[in-house]
Amino acid sequence: DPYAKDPIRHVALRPANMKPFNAEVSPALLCESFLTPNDLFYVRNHLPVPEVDPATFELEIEVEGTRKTVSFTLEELKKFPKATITATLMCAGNRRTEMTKVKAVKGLSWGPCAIGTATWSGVRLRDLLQKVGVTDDEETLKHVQFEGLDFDVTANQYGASIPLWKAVDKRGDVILAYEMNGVPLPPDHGYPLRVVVPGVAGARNVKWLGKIVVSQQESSSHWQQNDYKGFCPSIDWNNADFSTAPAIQEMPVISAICRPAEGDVVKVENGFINLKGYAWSGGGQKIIRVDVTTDGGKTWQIAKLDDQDAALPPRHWAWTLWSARIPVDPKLKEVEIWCKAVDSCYNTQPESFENIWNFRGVLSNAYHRVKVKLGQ
Ligand code: MTE
Ligand code: MO
Repeated sequence: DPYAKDPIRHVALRPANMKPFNAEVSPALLCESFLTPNDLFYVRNHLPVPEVDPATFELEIEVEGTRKTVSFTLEELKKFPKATITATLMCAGNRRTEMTKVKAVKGLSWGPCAIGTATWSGVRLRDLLQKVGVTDDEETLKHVQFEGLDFDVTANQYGASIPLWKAVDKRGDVILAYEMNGVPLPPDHGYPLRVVVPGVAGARNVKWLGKIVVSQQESSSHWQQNDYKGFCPSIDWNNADFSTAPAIQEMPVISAICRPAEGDVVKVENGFINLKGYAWSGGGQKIIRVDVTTDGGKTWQIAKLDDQDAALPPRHWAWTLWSARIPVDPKLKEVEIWCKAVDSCYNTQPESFENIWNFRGVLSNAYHRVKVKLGQ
């Protein structure tokens, strides 16, 4: 069993799959804290967790055309200035289960909790690339490829890439992290080194990072080429041509109601109910507003933005936790609550899943709707 050495996980992580391990916590637990505790952070593995010895670990960097590969030990990497960012990481398939209700899709059935926020510390990728002679002025090289140290039995290896501009831009904030929330990365999250590409789909944040290739091409990996892409609702497995769609990088604006959860009995206090949730947008955009409704959008209430990082767009990488106290008709036995967020580009979420449905079930960011029963 290639998964026999996988780490022990927290019981609150509810698996969508065991081998490879994929899990998320409950919405109520997720919105408890602005920084997600490491052992409650969603896990998305495509392969077994590799065992990497930090003493012999070396990160290789290859720059195409130079025919030279440079290596850095963990100790050498830690000698670079230490940078810390607060960033939300989200799987491009977060909230996929809701999209499935329109029509079946292929992918893990994620609820709304394939997302989390942490402080990540490590070396700026920009500093490291500068050290090996790759700068902002680069004209021929266009992509930075990342190779993970995780393999399966067929020697299939995890990999992904990002555009070079994001890696070398002063405002890109891409870091090779060796710490998560102030402690060494846990095995499930990439020990000893992972790339954190803030504002960009989880899939590009390669864990157990072993090699970087600065190249004219994107990563040739399955996950860059034939997965994590969006398509027209009329396209399915039978007629999809993956080469026609770009790989997902920056993520669109999304939000979710965490409390109450679907089916909960909610106490009405003096005609009001209390809500809590998260909102986030990719590309360094900040959440400027969250709207909620209990009457199908006839009237909207503005939620309170409780917890938000101070960083300005386009370098605002973390989610916003919000709450609302909204009136409900006391005669009703049941209400459906909706939420939608607006980011600093004034982009907002689509109303329903029908017209954003795609056969991989990614970019699933329609209004979040939660049906609850009212109690006194
Ligand atoms: N990196 C490697 N090496 N192997 C993987 O399977 N999964 C990716 C990404 N990096 C993956 C990886 C995906 S799809 C996501 S959503 C994030 O890691 C999940 O990161 P987490 O498990 O730390 O939450
Ligand atoms: Mo993912």
